[in-house]
Amino acid sequence: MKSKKLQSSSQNSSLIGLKNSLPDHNKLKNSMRKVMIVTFGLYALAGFVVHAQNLILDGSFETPVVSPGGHAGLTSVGPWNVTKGTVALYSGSARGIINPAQGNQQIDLDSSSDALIGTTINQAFITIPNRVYEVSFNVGWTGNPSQNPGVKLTAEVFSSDGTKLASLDATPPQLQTAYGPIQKFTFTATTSETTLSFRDTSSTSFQVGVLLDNVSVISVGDSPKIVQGLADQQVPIGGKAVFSVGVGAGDPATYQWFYNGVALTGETNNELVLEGVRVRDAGEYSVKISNQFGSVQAAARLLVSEFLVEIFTAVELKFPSSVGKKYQIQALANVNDTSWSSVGEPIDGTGQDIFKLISARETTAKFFRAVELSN
Ligand SMILES: [Ca+2]
Repeated sequence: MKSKKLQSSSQNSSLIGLKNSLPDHNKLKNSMRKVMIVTFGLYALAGFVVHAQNLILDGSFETPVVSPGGHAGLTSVGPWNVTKGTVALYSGSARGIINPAQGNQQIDLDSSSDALIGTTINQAFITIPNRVYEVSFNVGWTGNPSQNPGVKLTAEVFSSDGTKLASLDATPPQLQTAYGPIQKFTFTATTSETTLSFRDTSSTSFQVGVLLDNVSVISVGDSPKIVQGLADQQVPIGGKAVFSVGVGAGDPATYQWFYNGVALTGETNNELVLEGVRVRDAGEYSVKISNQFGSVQAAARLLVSEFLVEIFTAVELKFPSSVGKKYQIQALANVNDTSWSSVGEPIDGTGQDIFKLISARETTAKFFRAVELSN
């Protein structure tokens, strides 16, 4: 006889064993995990001195190299555009000209006649919108001392759509002996390219030149700031751990992850993903986030849980049997159920007590009986 046939057989009342040997044989999970000491670390390193990069090319007007005494009437100066008038480059200690503020050369926005007033040079550079930049330069002058009160140089910054972002009117010192103190102003970029322009706005032009040197634009930024720190991760063996760190908007930053202080090759994103973790992967994971203004470091621990031990139990049933009879064990998941379902194959009677083990993994039933199948 095969089981399919037997399941539809009528059942007599030979009801024998009916009780689960345990009060609840649902899966019992061993909760004996190791007690983990969890530590959380967020360490800020002291900032280190970094010299911000000058975004202006040749802010010292060292190219092209001109012979001592200088060249006037130039319509281009290295990376600078001369958009109005002509300029002069002076090299070294040109006669009658103050020494350069930086390097060996300086530029003269050569307003030597009324026709050239408003001489303008500019240079575009890459910027990051919403970042603050600082413009600095030195201004001096050359020419007829009686004209000095009218000498003025206007520095202006424009976004790529032509909007003026900031400006500064700079005047050289009264005495025509050296450059004045460095001039500074800041602007906030709105576009990915910005133009710095210098325009001779002297109210007098005759026999007066505005000298300019040591032009610099630097990003005024901060070291990265962590806004979302690392959190410790506890995962089971074979699990997945994700360490993620967030920094504030602003300076682009680079990332390097470390495991117990050793740099992890290729792990240079703001997230570190560990899959299929093993016990030996446990330890401290840290990330160093750097930009041109400094760096910050954060660390957290990975805890790898031991295997979970699950305990299953079995029901052992006992019932008397007769030779030539067949018996079917049946079960209910709930005592209020009315429909018994068969568990396993029919069992041939032996004339003795039959003992039967039923795995708790294979049924959620709690109540059992054995019925004698009719022939
Ligand atoms: Ca120079």
